[in-house]
Amino acid sequence: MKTLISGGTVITAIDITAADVLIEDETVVAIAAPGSHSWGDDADKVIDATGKYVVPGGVDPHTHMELPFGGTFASDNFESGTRAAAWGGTTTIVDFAVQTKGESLLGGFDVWMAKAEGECAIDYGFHMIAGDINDESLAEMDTLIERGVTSFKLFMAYPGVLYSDDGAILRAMQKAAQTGTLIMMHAENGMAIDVLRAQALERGETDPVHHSITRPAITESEAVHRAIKLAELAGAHLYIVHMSAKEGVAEVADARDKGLPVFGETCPQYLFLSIEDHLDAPGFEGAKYVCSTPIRAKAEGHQDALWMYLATNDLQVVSTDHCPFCMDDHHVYGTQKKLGLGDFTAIPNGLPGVEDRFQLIYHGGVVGGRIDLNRWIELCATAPAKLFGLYPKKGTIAVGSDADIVVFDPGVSWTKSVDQHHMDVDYSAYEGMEVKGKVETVLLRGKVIIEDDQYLGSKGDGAYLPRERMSVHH
Ligand code: DUC
Ligand code: ZN
Ligand code: ZN
Repeated sequence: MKTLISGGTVITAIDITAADVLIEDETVVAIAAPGSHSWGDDADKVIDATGKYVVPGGVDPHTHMELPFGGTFASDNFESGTRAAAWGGTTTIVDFAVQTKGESLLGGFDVWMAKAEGECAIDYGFHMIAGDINDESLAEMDTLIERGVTSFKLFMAYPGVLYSDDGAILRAMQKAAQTGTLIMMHAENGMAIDVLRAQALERGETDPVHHSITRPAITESEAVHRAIKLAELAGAHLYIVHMSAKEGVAEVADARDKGLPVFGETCPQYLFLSIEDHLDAPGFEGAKYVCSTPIRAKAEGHQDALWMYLATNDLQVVSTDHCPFCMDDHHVYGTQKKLGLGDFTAIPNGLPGVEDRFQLIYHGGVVGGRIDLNRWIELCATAPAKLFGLYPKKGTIAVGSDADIVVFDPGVSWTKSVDQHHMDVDYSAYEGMEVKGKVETVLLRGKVIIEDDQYLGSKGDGAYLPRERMSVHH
């Protein structure tokens, strides 16, 4: 099977080239100037990309399909969530398998593999959340590495649930340093936050906005600082997830200036949403925007600072932390966000976004004049592929790479809405937002899965991706 994508502008993290792309079965086999070849003569399918961008499929290294949280489950399962990702131009996710207290690491991994197998519309890998660091789980990391899990997430938040204390963190980091794997950190001081939450509830402060007020920027930046110091002590590579406080990213920037292998990601919700315009909405509306780390005050300048740090490479990745919960009842799980009516601490944490990210970063970043086209691709595809051991199979368009390709129309203007999205959740975090640029055609390993506003794939198209170790060291 030969597919030709002709007449488009191919954009990678490095180049912008008027070029045709030839795909044979699942792989890119040639890239050449239009008119310099006769590939069209024996192609089985020709996709006309005239006037369009031809870009690598997005790599979203932070999703939580079906995550159990606060008595319910994230409303997208692997089938619905990965199909929505495809609609948004993302062809690879790395989701989080979970080990909870008292369970084995491998047991948790097997459960998540079983949830995903045969369900996914796009390719998928796993990080492992280590919720119980002990001799056995540290030893099990070796087996997981053999199974293609080369990154381990720890929580400095959520005491009593997924929380690790500093000693456990240090032990896991030492193991990561020995094995050349990556520690991902949810960096918030959970102990301090629990005190602030209890005090707020005592004062009768129960609305969604208090979720953010009780997780002030210093509870993030303190944890980021401590994680960096512990990683330095252990000699480990460190990646801080979902950064929302500018003071936290300043810690990452300092560490990088000292030459330490510290990386950071942010997510669209922190670049576009704010306390003033979203979390503090009247009634219970703000619950839509409750996630951790929290959405912060626009007046404090976090959004502009995060965009700047993306441009200066102090932040390397935009992921989604996709973890949706319905405002009204979910058709399988029932009550979700409203579990926290009258008590913000009971609102399940998380936002939908897996379908939104690639296009939103084009809109806010490229159209907004904050980053260039190459950086858009680097943040949404190439850098996550390199950090999580998937490059150059994923994350770029090159001879020999998987033919995960998006034809993107930069000229279309449209309005984002729950009515138009494909995620299994009853609201859009970006309802009514006017945006420019749209995903038009999506190929997964050479197979056209989105074309002419139709989903042409089927569940099970997506394959498990055993991952190598990171291929970037600073
Ligand atoms: N933050 C969220 O918002 N949801 C799931 C887990 C997390 O850390
Ligand atoms: Zn987290
Ligand atoms: Zn997360």
